[in-house]
Amino acid sequence: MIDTNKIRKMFRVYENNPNLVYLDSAASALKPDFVNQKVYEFNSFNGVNVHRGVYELSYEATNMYEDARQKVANFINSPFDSVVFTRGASDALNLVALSYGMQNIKPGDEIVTSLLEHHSSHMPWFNVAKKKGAIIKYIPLDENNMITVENFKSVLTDKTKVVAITYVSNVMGYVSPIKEIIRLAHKKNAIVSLDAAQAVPHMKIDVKDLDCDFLSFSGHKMCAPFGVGVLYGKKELLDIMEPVEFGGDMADTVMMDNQTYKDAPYKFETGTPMVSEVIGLGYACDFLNSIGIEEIERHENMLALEAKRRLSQIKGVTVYNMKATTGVIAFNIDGVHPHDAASVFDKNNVCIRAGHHCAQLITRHLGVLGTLRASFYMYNDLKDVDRLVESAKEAVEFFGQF
Ligand code: C6P
Repeated sequence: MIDTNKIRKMFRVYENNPNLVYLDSAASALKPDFVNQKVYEFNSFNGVNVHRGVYELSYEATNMYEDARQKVANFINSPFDSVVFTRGASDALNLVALSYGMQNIKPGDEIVTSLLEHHSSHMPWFNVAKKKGAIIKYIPLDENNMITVENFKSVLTDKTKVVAITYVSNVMGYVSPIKEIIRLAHKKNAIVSLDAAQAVPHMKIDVKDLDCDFLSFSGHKMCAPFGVGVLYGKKELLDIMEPVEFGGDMADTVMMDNQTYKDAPYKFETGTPMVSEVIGLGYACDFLNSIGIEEIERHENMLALEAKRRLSQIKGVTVYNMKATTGVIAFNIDGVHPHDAASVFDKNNVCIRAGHHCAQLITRHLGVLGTLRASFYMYNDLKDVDRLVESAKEAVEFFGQF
């Protein structure tokens, strides 16, 4: 059981904002003092560069940086050298498309994706398709706007080379039937690039069990600092991929007529990396492990279910994702622009997101300008649900719809 009173004491933002109802963790999670403190300690008592210095402090920094790689690898059950540090999920998703995609996609090849994608999952492949003369195919959504295996099968062909798909939708909170999709894609010799930005912070991920080829996520959504993310890639794929950025630290030999690169993952980590952020990400994994990722998942699902049950009973509120099993709620105050509606929540110190959430394909598909989104994490409780529901009622009354 999650003890939210205890957990909130670990997040100092609540000290200054005891009334805060933070329901925007799908955008960014709050940062626990434990992680902040570790980052502060590294910067204060070390603070030097990695992989370069031939002195004790630099060896120590390198060890801390590489320990973080091991912690991240353990967190997703990956081999150590399959973990590439990036600036975030967007950076990781772009790296797959720019490297693997530009190297391997040919005219007429098919790239399967979905209307539930975040722009950072879909747009890099749209760009590859445009440049290479490939075809983008969208998995049709079912009547609940979910991805189904049957619908995936309807667009999978012998020409499919890549499946670029979200694990959990940031707008709808739906979990895609990933394991079966990966199995079917592999039968066609297609690779699968999974956008797990909304999955890794909230559910147990095992890349070996999933057998995905690539998996991308961000640190800041899982209690780590901003500016760091991860690309997991199967080593045999990372090995054949060309780097897309060149320069410091990734080079092996540089001559006037030739240049060679370090092995993966280092050939993809050009220049001075985000040392303190990576170290913070390692400690964020420790932090999430100490709470228990399954507990976190159970807790936020419980809160979202209760909130959806109550929101859907309010006349003038539409909930779009009753079937979701994660901590994300997509809803609107009927007839009110989401940005206008969100101002009522903001007045009550209830932080939610409003708009298209960088996922315009699905907002267009829903036929709305945008949605309101509340998203839960380990520090939220039933009182937050009360405040969310009260604010929704107030918004309905305020805008005088009913
Ligand atoms: N979504 C939100 O929904 P970055 O910004 O690189 O850390 O993560 C990009 C990203 C990729 N995929 C999914 C499914 C995502 O949800 C996100 C980020 C945020 O509020 C910001 S748009």
